[in-house]
Amino acid sequence: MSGELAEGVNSLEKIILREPRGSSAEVYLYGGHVTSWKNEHGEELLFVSSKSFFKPPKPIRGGIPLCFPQFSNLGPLDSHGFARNKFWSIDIDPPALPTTSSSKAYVDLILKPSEEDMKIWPHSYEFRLRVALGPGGDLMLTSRIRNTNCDGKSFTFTFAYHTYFSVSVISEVRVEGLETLDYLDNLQKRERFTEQGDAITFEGPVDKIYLSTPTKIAILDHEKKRTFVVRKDGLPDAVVWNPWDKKAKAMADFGDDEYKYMLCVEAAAIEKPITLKPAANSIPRESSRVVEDPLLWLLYVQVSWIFGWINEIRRAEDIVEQC
Ligand code: TA6
Repeated sequence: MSGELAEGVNSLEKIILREPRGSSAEVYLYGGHVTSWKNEHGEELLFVSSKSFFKPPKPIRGGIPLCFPQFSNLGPLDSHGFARNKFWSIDIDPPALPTTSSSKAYVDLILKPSEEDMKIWPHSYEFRLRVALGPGGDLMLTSRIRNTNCDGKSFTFTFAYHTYFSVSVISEVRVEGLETLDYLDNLQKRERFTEQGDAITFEGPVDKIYLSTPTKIAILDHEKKRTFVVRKDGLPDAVVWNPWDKKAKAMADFGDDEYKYMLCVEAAAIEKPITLKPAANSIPRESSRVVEDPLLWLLYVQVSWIFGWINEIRRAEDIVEQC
């Protein structure tokens, strides 16, 4: 780890990552939750509500909540699962990470279930999260979820990086890359529709799960002449959410007009839940870059699954040892 441990809101511990050219990021051990990502000019790129509680067991409102092992209310657990309201630890000896990044500014966190947790979700797992800042200031999140069940049982989960991007004003924003795709509308009992052919703009509440999206999605903020480009493969779905005014007023940890300054675009695996056999390992990765000049933008979210017999055989040996 190359970050600096610091005291955050309500004395919750956080790690501050700094990249030599000036970009920075902050991650709370509570929830393994990224709450800040700044470019080399020190400008904040993620939205965190001024009303967020920062008080366990409430999740932090904003930044990048991790939705695991359940997205939204798609299951018996609390909304978006429990990973976002657990205390993670710093992973002092993480296994080597297959990565293409030459990042030096990173931290490894780990979450494992307690006996109590196993009563809620009866599975043994290791959830490792690496948060890294790349040389160009891009933010990379690499999760490694491993099934460490000793009883031979597989487990199934849905997953999302519930990223809250900070925008100038929502009416100035458009999303490209989701045109003509099918989506499940959470505002209409998850009925399935097909998106129109133009870039998506925002004139009201939106809560859509886009299915099997392309690997690249762009969020263009014309006012700030800033573009976030999300590229992903492997985490097939993407959620787009803005609560707008009514829902904003109904949320105690969200300011009444804060909906104007945020947009959630979430790399996710929802339609086809992921099943991990014992010893299997999945590695959903996310990497983001902000480009002030739309022409240069290359921001990519790498999500790759490494399901490999080699991994399984190697992992199987590990597990036998552990069980
Ligand atoms: O990702 C969109 C969504 O599932 C919305 O339906 C909305 O509920 C949002 O997440 C926030 O959920 P939360 O549990 O954090 O209040």
